[in-house]
Amino acid sequence: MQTHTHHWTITADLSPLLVLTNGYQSWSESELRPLTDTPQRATLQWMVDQGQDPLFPPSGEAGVWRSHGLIAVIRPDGGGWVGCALDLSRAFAHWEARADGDHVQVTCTVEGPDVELAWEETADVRETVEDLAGRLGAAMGALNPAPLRVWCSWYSYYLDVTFDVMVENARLARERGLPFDVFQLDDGFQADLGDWTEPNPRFGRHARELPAELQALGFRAGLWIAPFLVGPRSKLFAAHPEWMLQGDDGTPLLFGSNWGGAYATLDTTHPEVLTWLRDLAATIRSWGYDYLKIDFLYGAAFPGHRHDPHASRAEAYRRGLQAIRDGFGDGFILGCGAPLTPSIGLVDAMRTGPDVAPFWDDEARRVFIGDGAAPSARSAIHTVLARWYQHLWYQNDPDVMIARRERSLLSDQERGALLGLLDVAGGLRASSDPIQMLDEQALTLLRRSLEITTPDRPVSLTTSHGPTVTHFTRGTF
Ligand code: 9PG
Repeated sequence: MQTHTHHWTITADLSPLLVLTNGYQSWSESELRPLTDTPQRATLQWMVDQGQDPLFPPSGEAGVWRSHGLIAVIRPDGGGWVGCALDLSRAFAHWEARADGDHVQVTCTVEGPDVELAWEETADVRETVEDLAGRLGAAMGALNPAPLRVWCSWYSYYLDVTFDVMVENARLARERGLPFDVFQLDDGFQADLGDWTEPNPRFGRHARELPAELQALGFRAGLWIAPFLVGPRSKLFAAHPEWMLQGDDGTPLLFGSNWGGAYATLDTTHPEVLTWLRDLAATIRSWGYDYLKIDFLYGAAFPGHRHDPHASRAEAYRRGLQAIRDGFGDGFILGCGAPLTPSIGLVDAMRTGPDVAPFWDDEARRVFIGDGAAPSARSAIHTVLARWYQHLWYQNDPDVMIARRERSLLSDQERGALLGLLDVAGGLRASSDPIQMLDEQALTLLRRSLEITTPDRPVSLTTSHGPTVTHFTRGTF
């Protein structure tokens, strides 16, 4: 694998310095922390696979911080140093800041063809982060459509979602006048990972029958898929084992752990895989869906592409994403579980944090197992806020509001905090609450969470120098 390494040294009193990091993919922890603190590193391999970059995971070492795409080291007066790559369509930029006596050693390892890097000392880190992130976004043709208001089946029904549940919630939302734009069916309708066009008997009907019902109620139809993952018992796996990422012995590699075990992933340097992906997206579009949530996208960026071993991980990933974009045309695409920087320009919106859950914190998994990507309201907000500048890369999706009281451990204060923090983060507005569960108070909270405030982005992106984000190009408020 081609790499290029660049170094800088900062000489300063280290004790008051902070570091701003950006995790690898949607769910990976991103934060602002004292430089001399110790970052968490997941202790279980499947958590590293599913939440971190397996080739560049958090260090787990005191004073050693890793970050993807850009990094900032910040003095107490708000000034400091910012490093940012200026085009990441073919490479990853792996930044590391290492506290070392009275120096900070900063390294950027570019994985792929070498790219131009910016390294700036500044009196205002916030402004410089926004300036450089904006240049990266512009170079990669960042899309920034109007935010949509989405009802998603996942955070209440999980894999037990049915056709009737979707239609019933849409009907109640219409009856109560809730201003959703899209009703999005999540995981659970498909026969297996990879067998997306085959129905799961538990869902009750075929997913292609749903858009007409939703449209009759006045909503757009959305669908979830994990396009790069393949179940080891799926028909796709049996038909095309040669399409999977393979080990040196030619057998398909298995990664992660979800849906009861590990899964294979597609080799997106294989031309037949790209045709299959384009056809899949076009088929879903032809069913009447014009909103597509594509998830677990990191699956296309594991190392080991065999059909074009010279392609960098970023290039292999982008070929897969481009095939889906080609098939889905001008429909709205939301990335999730996605390596962030190589997605710029190919997705309309991006999940910028781990999943919200109907509880505040999962301390056991976050602190003791070291997994900052564990679903919880706290972890989602923590990471989403540390990525405020990513509005310059795509419309961000801070994940759902949870307004219901039933089947939730969130206190009234926590529901209020979630509402306020999602409002500050801006971007997509979403809910999964079963509408019939909502009392008057919960309905009020839900309605407030669906209001699009102005400016719809963290205030720092708009204050001192006027708006720096591109204007919304599609849709309306
Ligand atoms: C469907 C869900 C929903 C959700 C996605 C994603 O084990 N994990 O680390 C893990 C993280 C996130 C996750 C599932 C597992 O959720 O973010 O919105 O679409 O998949 O399966």
